[in-house]
Amino acid sequence: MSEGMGDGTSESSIVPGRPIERLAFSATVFGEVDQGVLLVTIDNPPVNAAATSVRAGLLAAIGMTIAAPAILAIVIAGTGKSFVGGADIREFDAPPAPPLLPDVVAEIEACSKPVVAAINGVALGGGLELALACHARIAAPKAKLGLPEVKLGVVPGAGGTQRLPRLTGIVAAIDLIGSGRIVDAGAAQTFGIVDRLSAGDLVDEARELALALVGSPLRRTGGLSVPPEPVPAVEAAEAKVLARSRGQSALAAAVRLVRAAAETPLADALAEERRTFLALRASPEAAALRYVFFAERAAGKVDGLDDVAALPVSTVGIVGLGLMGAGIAVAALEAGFTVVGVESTAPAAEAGRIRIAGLIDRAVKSGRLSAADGAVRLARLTTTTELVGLADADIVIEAVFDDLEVKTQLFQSLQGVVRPNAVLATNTSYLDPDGIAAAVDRPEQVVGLHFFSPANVMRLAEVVRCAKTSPTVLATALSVARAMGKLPIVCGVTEGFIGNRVFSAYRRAGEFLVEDGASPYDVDAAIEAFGLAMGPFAVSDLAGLEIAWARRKRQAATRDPAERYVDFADRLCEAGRFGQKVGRGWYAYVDGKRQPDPEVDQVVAAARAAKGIVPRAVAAEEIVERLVAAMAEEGEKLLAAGIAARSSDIDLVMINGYGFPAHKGGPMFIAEQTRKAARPT
Ligand code: T1G
Repeated sequence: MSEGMGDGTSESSIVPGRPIERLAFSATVFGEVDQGVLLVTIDNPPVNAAATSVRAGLLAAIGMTIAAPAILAIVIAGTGKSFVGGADIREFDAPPAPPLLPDVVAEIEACSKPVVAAINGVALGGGLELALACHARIAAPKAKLGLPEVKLGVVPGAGGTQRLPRLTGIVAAIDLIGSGRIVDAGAAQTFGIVDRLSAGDLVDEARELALALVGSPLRRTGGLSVPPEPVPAVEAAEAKVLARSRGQSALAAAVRLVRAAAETPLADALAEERRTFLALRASPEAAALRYVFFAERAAGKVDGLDDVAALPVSTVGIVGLGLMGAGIAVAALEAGFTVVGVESTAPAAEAGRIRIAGLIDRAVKSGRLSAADGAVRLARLTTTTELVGLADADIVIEAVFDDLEVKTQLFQSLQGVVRPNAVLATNTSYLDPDGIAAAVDRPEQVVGLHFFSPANVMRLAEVVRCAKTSPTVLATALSVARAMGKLPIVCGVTEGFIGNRVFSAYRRAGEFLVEDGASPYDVDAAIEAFGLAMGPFAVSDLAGLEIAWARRKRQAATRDPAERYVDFADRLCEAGRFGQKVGRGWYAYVDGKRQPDPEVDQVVAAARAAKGIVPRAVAAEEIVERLVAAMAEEGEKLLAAGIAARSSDIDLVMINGYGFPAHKGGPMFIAEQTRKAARPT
């Protein structure tokens, strides 16, 4: 293998029409010349991130091409499943290292010879920006493309905000960059991002395309003008993106940069884009989102499962087709599983089927799913009242009434029906899955799979590793959850697992704040301004106050008398104020809208008076600080008890199950940042 340029192959060894040995432009970029075209291959596993060596290798390849008359054109492709998965996010905590990606992009676009991108897989972020600078783009039908930078708290930093709108128009570019969504190759072609889809060998077709461009004027994306579009459409696209920003600054910055493409000279706009990118890259919200990105990948690394293979799963049994069971069924159907749903009576089974069909129909009506695909999914569903219908299920998930007796009896019945290696998963929220496992002959087959409602929407699934859950069963539950598009977080057995344990501590902290002097409405308002969709009191009203009330009564006998206890919620329940579904809870509900209720203020005042508490003003900052700290303190207890494997898992649970804003990182992340700030420098 010889080095490209520098101390390696000289021009003389390149003979038109005769493939030469493989060139190494850097440790991760290789080339070979065939039929006058230099095929540049990026090989930087696992995702061909545009790390320094990739950028240097591409520059060297361009340089060689320009200097070698025998090379007529370039094709750039990636290895494996990625064209280029983006800039190397791991480099973001250090100053940018040369050669900078924008400079590589500029060299590609300015190249005097045709450069064609052969998009073999994902082309994301900087990867797509590299492709946009090429003079043509051909994609494999399975390729995925996008500029997801806003999901990392930044904006495209290598020309994406300027080149994309030149191909797609402003409206589509605002949507794609503002949402960060990834599109398939077909959609990319429709948007004008990709010139054609390969019908056979991608590289051969890319080479032909490159040769066809030799001698013609090259279409340089940066040199195109932005197609004019009606201002109302642009403003509507902008409003749609900004409505989702929830306190993040990257989305508004992205929209601003894209809109500038229409009237700002390219060089000036690229300079502004780069300035904006660097500023955002250094922001706390970008640091938080990078933390979350890597946290999600770390969560998939589970102790004791390195060499454990999941069992194959094709049929998922679901017992209980209420709201939760139906949602789980829809997620399982979407994943391609065959689903057998079981209910106790024929009317309940039919109601469950109708519920599932309704959820699928809603996806079709919203355009997320074609009618044909919806029908295919529904065809994979059968419902029955007979447990024997689960005889071929590879995994059975129960979503029946959260009562230990009911679940235990169900699992005892199931073990006489299902295959010995079938996984028995309980969706219980609060019961002890070890207690359920103890009732069956094969407790190693039992695992907790705690979905969050609505289960067809919420990403989080807590995978509860019971005392006797076998590694294979745990691996299978994780695999099924991932196939259903969930973010599975493994946890140990404790009441409430991770999320509800932390949420209970957060809710208690909210009640302590009210006892100290804050109104429940100020508490909700403060944490909602911080970024949670709903404060603890609004959530309690939505869930129903009676659930926590029943648990508090269950725990009363063993509660530590020294522990601070606030009885506001008990008093509200005694008054029949169970929450939104009865029109009154912490709030009064008029036309479905929550509003403060003076009656609640009276209950609070009376409770404070009974304890001789003189209420004080509590500022929003204190409210947020104490609520977040309460979550983090409970998280520390979960870590110490071995219930959670790592603090970032706890953050992922709170972000994906309880709406904690990802751009704040999570309660554990904030607590760590606070500790770091307090350390003497
Ligand atoms: N940089 C560094 N490491 C990355 C990476 C990246 N861009 N993408 C993935 N990894 C690591 C990941 O941490 C994991 O590591 C392994 O690769 C497999 O990842 C200038 C500024 C590409 C769709 O946002 O969406 O370009 O755990 O498990 O499921 O404008 O990774 O094995 O040690 O996710 O097959 C924009 C992020 C960056 C894409 C593949 N790009 N990545 O999914 O594998 S910003 C992104 C993904 C940017 C420019 C801007 C996915 C994937 P480990 P994985 P996967």
